[in-house]
Parts: sequence; C-alpha cells; structure tokens
Amino acid sequence: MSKNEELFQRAQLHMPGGVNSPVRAFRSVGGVPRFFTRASGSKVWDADGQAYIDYVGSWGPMILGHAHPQVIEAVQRVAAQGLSFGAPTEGEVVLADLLAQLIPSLEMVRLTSSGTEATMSALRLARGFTGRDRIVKFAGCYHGHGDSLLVKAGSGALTFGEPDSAGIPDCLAALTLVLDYNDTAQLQETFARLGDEIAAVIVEPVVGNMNLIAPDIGFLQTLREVCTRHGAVLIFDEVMTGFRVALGGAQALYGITPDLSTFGKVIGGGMPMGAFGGRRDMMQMLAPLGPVYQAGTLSGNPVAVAAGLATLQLIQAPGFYERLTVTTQQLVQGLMRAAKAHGLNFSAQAVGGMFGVYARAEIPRNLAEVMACDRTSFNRFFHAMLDEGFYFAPSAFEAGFVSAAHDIADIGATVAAAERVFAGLAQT
Ligand code: KE4
Repeated sequence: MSKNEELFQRAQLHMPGGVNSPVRAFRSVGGVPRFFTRASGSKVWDADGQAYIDYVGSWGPMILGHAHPQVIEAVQRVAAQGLSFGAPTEGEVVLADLLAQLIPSLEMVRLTSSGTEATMSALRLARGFTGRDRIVKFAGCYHGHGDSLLVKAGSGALTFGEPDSAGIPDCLAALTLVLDYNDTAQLQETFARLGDEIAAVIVEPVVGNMNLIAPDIGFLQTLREVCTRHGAVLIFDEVMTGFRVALGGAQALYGITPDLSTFGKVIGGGMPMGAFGGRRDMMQMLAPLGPVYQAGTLSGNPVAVAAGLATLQLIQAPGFYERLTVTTQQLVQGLMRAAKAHGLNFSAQAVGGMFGVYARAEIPRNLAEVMACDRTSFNRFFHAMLDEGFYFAPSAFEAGFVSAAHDIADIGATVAAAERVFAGLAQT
C-alpha cells in the first residue's frame, strides 16, 4: 500500500471523506488523492515522494509559485512577533490602502478569513443597503458555501431557486434567482419582471467553478446597466479572478466598475484571507458604523496579512502579468496542438493566469455546454497526466492555474507528456 493510500484510509476515520474540502477527495475523477508533504516553485511532492508540476496552486493563491522565499521570510518575521491579537494592526492599514490603490472601485474594504465569508458578508450588506431580499446568481458559478448561494435553478419558469445542498431552507433558497451565465436576454427579462425586488447580482466575472467560462462580449456591461437601472447592487466575485487575470482583476480587464467586489486566494498568498469592499456609502453601513453586522476573530490576521502583502508587492513587478499570460497561453496552445494531432475532441482557453481544458471540440459558454463535456475522457486525461507527474485540477468542472514559477521547461515537459497521453487515448 502506498503512503497516500494509507493516509487516505486513516483520514476517513475522523474526517468526512478524508478531507477538509470536498474537491480534494478525487471523487469526481476517482482514485486516491495525493497527500502533499512539501512544495517549491512550480512543484509539489506527495507522501510517496513523487514530484508533480502543479497546475492547481492551492486553487489560485500560489500565483508566485510555492514557498516563495520573500513570502516565507515575511511570514516567519511577523509570526515571531505574535500570531494574533484580536486588535487592529498596522499591517491591516497597509493592506487596505494597497487594495484601494490597486482596485479603484474599493473605496473601503473589510478583511475576512475566507472567500465564503467575503461573499456572504457582501450579500448581507447589499440586502441591508437596499432593504430588498432577492438576489441573482448564475448556474455553475460558485461563491463559497453561504446558505443563499448553495442554490440551483428552480424547476419553475420563474427561475426561483431550490436548495443545492441539504440543510438550506426552501424559503431562503426561493429568494435566490438562478439565471444562465451569458444569457443576456434572460437577465433583461428577469429584471423587467422583478428588478425592483432584487438586492444584488453576484457574478464570477470570469467563471472558474464550472471549469473556465469567459463572459460573452456585452454580458458584464448588461449586468452593470440593469443593476444601475433598477438600483440593485452589482457584486463581482473576484475571489478567483482578483489579481489572477490582471493586476486590477477582471473589473480592470473588462472595464466594468462593480458596486462591491469580493476577494480571497491571491490576497492571502496561501494563508487564510478574504476581503470585500467597494462603494463608501455601502461600506459605511457595516458595524461598527452602521446596522449591518459582520465580524471575525481572525479577520486581518497579522500573519495572513504579511503573506498577502509580500505577494501583492511581488505581483506588481513590471511585466508580471504579461509573462504569466504568455506562459499560460503557451500551455493551452501546446495542449490543443497535442490533442488535435491525435484527432481528439479537446479544447482549451486561458484568461490571464487561469485556464480551462475541456473534453469537447468547442469551448463551452455556459453550464449546459460544460455538462456536455466527455467526463470519461477528461478523467482518463487527468489520471494519465498525474501518472506522468503533472497535477491538474481533479475535476472536469474546475479551472487550472499557472504561476510565475512555471518556466518554459515546465510547459515543454507538460506538452510533451500530453503528446504521449493523447496518443494513448487515441488508441483506446
Ligand atoms: P473560500 O471560502 O474557499 O476561500 O472561497 C470561496 C469561493 C468564492 N468565490 C469563488 C469565485 C471561488 O472560486 C471560491 C472558492 N473556489 C474553490 C475552487 N473551485 C476553492 C476550492 C475548494 O472549495 O476547496
């Protein structure tokens, strides 16, 4: 028995599924999850000593690559001064100022310990600001596990939501309208019917949770227009896209100014960190100033802030995003050349430092098209690449991530392995 198998068996005794977050359990792709022991740059090592070039990067945070020396040094230096005080610190002020500088729509910001807290709090703030109860999300978008967001499209034509998890009250789910991503006509029709009851729309401006789905031209602009017209709060969930697709996030890339934005992942540099922020007139409704309550024992934790600040300083290096974008494009173009050379129906795309690989001929535009992907082919691709020493997201419904530490040799080795893998897939 391998060490991974042994650890996985033990893990399932006291942890549901043997993991602390479901996607890690490999249930979408099958097989034994890899237990990592260490990582450096573009590589991770598992409990059996096997090295992998990592295209998950902790689901986005590790944009510099793993264990960047300057991030580790900052964490060690600050941790030695004390781990947590439950009191304000200078680092939080520096980080808030930096986020406001890098993301102009952030007139004010509140730090949290996860992306889920950030989106949950942003929705409560939008409901408190507008006095309305309904919210809009899009099928296939994931915004963390807050109750109002674990909702799927209802069977009725009215798009009223139904729980997408046990434990979510029907009465709460019904307040969440679930629309189709990139369906501008449906969006306009829904707002024409219910616009004045809608507190907020929350959207992944580039979706990373039904694999990668990019917005059609005009979709985000239409979102901005209908929210402005009906007094609904437009929330860009940039937990994944923030500092991933561009230095200013998707809002900079597409030139849309949301009312509120949420962040996570990169801004914590691998430590527990989230944030939400935006218009001052909205943010000033938050406790202790206003009536919308929100709090957290470890919010703005000094060690997490140190990792985030070190990361945000390094990603401002001249040319950082140009290089990251080129490397990611080289990866997806190489993978596609390899698949097409063997007549396989795979497609791929990249936005900044995130990418999607799809077991279908055309790039999908929404959940229905993603669901039409050939999961068996994807899972065979995943495991064959894993056996070759390349760690892709263990699900056909997740995006992949490249870091500044991935070099041309990593990309070349990945594409060469994909050549062998696709050749094998073509023969079966
Ligand atoms: P966290 O609570 O996991 O920090 O953030 C939730 C969240 C919010 N919004 C977006 C757009 C997100 O992608 C996420 C979390 N992303 C997943 C990856 N699909 C995290 C991986 C996991 O759940 O283990």
